[in-house]
Amino acid sequence: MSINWFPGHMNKARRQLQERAAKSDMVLEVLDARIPRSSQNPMLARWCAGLPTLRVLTKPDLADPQVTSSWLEVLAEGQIKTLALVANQPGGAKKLVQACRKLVPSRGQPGFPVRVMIAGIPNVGKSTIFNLLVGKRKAIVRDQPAVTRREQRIEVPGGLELVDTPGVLWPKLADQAGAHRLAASGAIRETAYDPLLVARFLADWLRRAHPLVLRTRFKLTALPEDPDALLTLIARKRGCLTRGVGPDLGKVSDVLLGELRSGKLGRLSLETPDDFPAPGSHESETEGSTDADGPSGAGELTEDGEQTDDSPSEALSVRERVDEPPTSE
Ligand SMILES: Nc1nc2c(ncn2[C@@H]2O[C@H](COP(=O)(O)OP(=O)(O)O)[C@@H](O)[C@H]2O)c(=O)[nH]1
Ligand SMILES: [Mg+2]
Repeated sequence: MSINWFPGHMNKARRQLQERAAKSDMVLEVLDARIPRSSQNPMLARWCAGLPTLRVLTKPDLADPQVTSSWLEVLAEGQIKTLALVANQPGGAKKLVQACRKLVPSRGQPGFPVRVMIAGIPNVGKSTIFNLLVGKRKAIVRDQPAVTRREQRIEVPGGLELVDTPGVLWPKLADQAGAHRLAASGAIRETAYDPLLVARFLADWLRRAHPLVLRTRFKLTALPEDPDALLTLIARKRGCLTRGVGPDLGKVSDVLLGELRSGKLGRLSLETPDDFPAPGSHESETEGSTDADGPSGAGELTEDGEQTDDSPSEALSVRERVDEPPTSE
């Protein structure tokens, strides 16, 4: 079956966010501290044009603290206030409330709450932040994309009205490295790509950037340049074997990705400011593009998340996707 984000659904999803933006005083943009640039939806700024923005880098507990500091420095050079926050632990709510109140000083009185729209890509911790600010587990939180299905709105003490929104990706991921990082981080449904492609990317990146992590975690002496050879060694160490076949690269891909996501490989930032030549939006990574939504991506996702036949085997691509297209207006 081939893809299906009907344009109607895409437009509805966009419209829903745009409509919400129009009724909001500010946007709390949630980014993943491990991939602050790749987790930034370049379209959000357009949808929320003119709205004061607070950026929150979640999951800093999984990221390299030094890299997070450099990201905060770089991001502070823009005009948007940015802070890092471990969202799934208590504490931090007060700091967030204060930052929101400061951003919209004209509101926050009884009857006039600061209307905060919490937005970002899937699985970055939007609902976790919502719950943190609400003070209880009101929104469903799970370590997988596509959990929040529709907006949820609530007024909380401290003069804020919060709206948790479904995660939205953008059409045509042009930057393949970014697409692989997004998939590695857990922002894209696992059924939407071949984990082996992402595990190869990850193994290769680990070999170049963090060889010691591979050596110590998997007790490896050799680190072959060929990602499949490297994954094969890890598969042997971890007993990811299929009877009669030998090392199972599919199984070891799940192991490697799972260990990255859970932090078992240590605190790793998948990208640093130095990986991006010029600060700016995704446009700087999609040079030559005349399409504001990014250049054409290769291949498509099927409705149930499988890549279609016309997807080049090594390319990951994602059509604009929302956690669930709104079913009603
Ligand atoms: N380690 C860590 N996990 C987090 C943090 N914030 C959220 N999570 C986890 O990330 C996953 C996705 O969170 P969720 O709020 O459902 O993301 P959403 O899809 O953006 O709403 C859940 O397993 C959360 O517990 C954080 O700061 N640190
Ligand atoms: Mg959610």
